[in-house]
Amino acid sequence: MKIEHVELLHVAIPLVTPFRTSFGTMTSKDTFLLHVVTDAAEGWSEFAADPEPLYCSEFVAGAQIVLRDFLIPRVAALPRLTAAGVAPATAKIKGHQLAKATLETAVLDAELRAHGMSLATYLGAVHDRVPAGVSVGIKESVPALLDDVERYLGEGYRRIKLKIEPGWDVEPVRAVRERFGDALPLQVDANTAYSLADAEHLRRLDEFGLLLIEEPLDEDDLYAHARLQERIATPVCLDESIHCARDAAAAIAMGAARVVNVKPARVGGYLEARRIHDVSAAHGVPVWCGGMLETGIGRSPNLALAALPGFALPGDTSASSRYFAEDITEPFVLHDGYLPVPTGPGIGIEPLADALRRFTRARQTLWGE
Ligand code: NPG
Repeated sequence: MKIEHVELLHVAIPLVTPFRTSFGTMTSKDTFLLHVVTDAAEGWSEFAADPEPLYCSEFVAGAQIVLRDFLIPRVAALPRLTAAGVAPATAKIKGHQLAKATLETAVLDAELRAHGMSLATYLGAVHDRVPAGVSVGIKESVPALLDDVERYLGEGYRRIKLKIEPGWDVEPVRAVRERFGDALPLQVDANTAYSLADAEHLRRLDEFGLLLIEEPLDEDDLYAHARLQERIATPVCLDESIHCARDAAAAIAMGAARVVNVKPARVGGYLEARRIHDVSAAHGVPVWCGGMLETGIGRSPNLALAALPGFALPGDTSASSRYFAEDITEPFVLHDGYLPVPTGPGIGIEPLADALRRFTRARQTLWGE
């Protein structure tokens, strides 16, 4: 394949409800889609991060420059373009995993479409539907949180994740356990909001039988996560700390992660995400698929990944209605707490022309005429 044209479409879609985490509050999904046209087929992808570098160091405006000036020119210069060639061609550019994932995914979509193969088949999926979890943001009160959890359980979600931060942890978890019982699959996500000095406090969560506590400490501190795991019974799960399969191997080996959240965007794309799945599975460590409030363009390939055998826990792969009144693609609808794994070629979905027109704020050609 050869790249002929790359276009970036800046989209902004309102969220049905504000989403508050320990790092900030989001009210809309404000990002860009990448549309890559090759001589064989076209591909789509979505940049997963936000306008501000609050979850990670990457952000929308920065990624646009990195793609335009450093990543796309290297990939467009390849004599024979394949998705597997994107990471080697861009390896000299330090970091920028989310921008790299956007480019690799659009190329992979085009390549698989050219072969008529679905991403799920390509990755080695073993399920045709995956159980859906839901991530519940920090609320203004415990009653408001209980209302949200009740509504999501009523919709069929199979697992609840509560966002926590200092001052919003033991009490909301206790309230959810008391109201919905010990059988509810429940986990928490701190997004790096604590320090090792909070170990005794975090140990208070042990009595609630949580599936895991996600990324409690600083993202660049595997050592502290290992020390914390020695002091708490709740399994530590890493998200922000894991940027590649080697990180996952190291975290598992040093006892810093008993569970791994796999976000393809955070690790440079689906090929590295599969390696993390493989290395975790080799160690008997369960993985699950994270989410970054993706539109259907980012959600569809995540569902393909979540259908691999080692994805033993429900992911943050919720139905489109959990995020948007109207998505940019056909919506993903929950059936009995499950979402279907897309079967069409490539990522299995495309933007709807009319929705794309209404949600697009700006378009920019990054390569070609
Ligand atoms: O359902 O997609 C979803 C959101 C899941 O909690 C979720 N994502 O820290 O994992 C996270 C968090 C997030 C949201 C991260 C937005 C970055 C941006």
